[in-house]
Amino acid sequence: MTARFFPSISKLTYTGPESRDPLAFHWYDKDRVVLGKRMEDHLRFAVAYWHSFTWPGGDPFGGETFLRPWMHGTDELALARAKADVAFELFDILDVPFFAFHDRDIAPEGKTLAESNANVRAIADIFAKKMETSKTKLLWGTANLFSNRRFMSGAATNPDPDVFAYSAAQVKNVLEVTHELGGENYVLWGGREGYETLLNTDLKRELDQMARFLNLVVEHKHKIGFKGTILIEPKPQEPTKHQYDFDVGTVYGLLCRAGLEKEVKVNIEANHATLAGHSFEHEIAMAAALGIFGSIDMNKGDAQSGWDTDQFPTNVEDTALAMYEILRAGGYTTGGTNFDAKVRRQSIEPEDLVIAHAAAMDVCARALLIAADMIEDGALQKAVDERYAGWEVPANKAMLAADSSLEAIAARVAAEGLDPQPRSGRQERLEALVGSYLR
Ligand code: XUL
Ligand code: CO
Repeated sequence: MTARFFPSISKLTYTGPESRDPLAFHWYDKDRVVLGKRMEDHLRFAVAYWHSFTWPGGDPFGGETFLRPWMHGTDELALARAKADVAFELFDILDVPFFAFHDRDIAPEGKTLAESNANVRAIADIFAKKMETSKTKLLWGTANLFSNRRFMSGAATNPDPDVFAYSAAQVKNVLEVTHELGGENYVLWGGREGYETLLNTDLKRELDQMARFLNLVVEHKHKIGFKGTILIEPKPQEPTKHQYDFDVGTVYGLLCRAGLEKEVKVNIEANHATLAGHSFEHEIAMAAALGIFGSIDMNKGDAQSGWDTDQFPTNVEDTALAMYEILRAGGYTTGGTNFDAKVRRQSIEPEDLVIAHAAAMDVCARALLIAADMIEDGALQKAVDERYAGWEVPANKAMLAADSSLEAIAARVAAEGLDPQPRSGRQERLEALVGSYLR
């Protein structure tokens, strides 16, 4: 396969919101300066290797629909090289600054771990060559510790110590490859770290295994001089019934237990947030409040389905509320906006892949502009500041100081005859204010 996969599509450009050309950007104007920073540097878009190049379009009722040429043939490494060509072709068309991958997305699994690791290195060498001339860099790498049947009962949290060891050796390789490729982060998504039934599970032991595994990864990061961020990606269900990395709050608790709350941050996925019963912006704001906001996996779920549908985002208002929280958190440092999203299985044309990403990049860009308006106008922040203004009064602030006591507070309540009066939370007024920025 030497021919281009997208022969009739050239690099997309910004044509403005009036144009209806699906193979162009209408809002994503990468050099436009928003709040003092170029759009490209704010959004830091990434393409996810697994959905766009590795997933064949199957569902529980039927197999592959896409029939990608690089998925058919006998020489698996040659197919992986062809896949890498197509990947960089798409990165170039979309003009994206980043991509992300699992080891098993990019190269075939061998008969032994040594062979698998060598395959990953062989394709990483090809990436390194391509990255000398491509603008696209690596946002993050990660290990697939969930597809092979050896991981059916977990990786780090497996009852079998051999699986723990195998997983550690696999992560060592991908972490090193990510470092060598200049990756800005390394991601650990829980995969099958969780359980199906307590009847066969020693929960405390599994949590201890997980804590040690995370520390092993962080220790190795420092040993090899990897300056990127280690990110955990929370998800509440799927594949196991009870995933240990349920949501941001749960991950923070696990990090504190492992002594890693200053070392590890989170990669928050929109569809994972909603599966946990939260909004995407809640998870971002929670991570920011806890000091562990890192990066996002951008997508959306289906409001009627209870699983991870990984659709490209289309809702500007929802995305604007998420972007607002990212801006309030100070924006990304090493993080970015990774499209952990796949085209629907009927979208079999190469151009569907391009259009899906371009439209989603536009949704995010439009959302960024709206969020920047919210920040610049300041009315939302002012309403919050006013709501908490009482805490600026010294006598009130003193209640939170280390030397305060219940006796002193009770004495003050009695002396001042305090009788708190409820005040409106003004939710609808604030929602209407948000609506005004969407005009
Ligand atoms: C699974 C998921 C993963 C992680 C990386 O739901 O989101 O693709 O992003 O392992
Ligand atoms: Co994800």
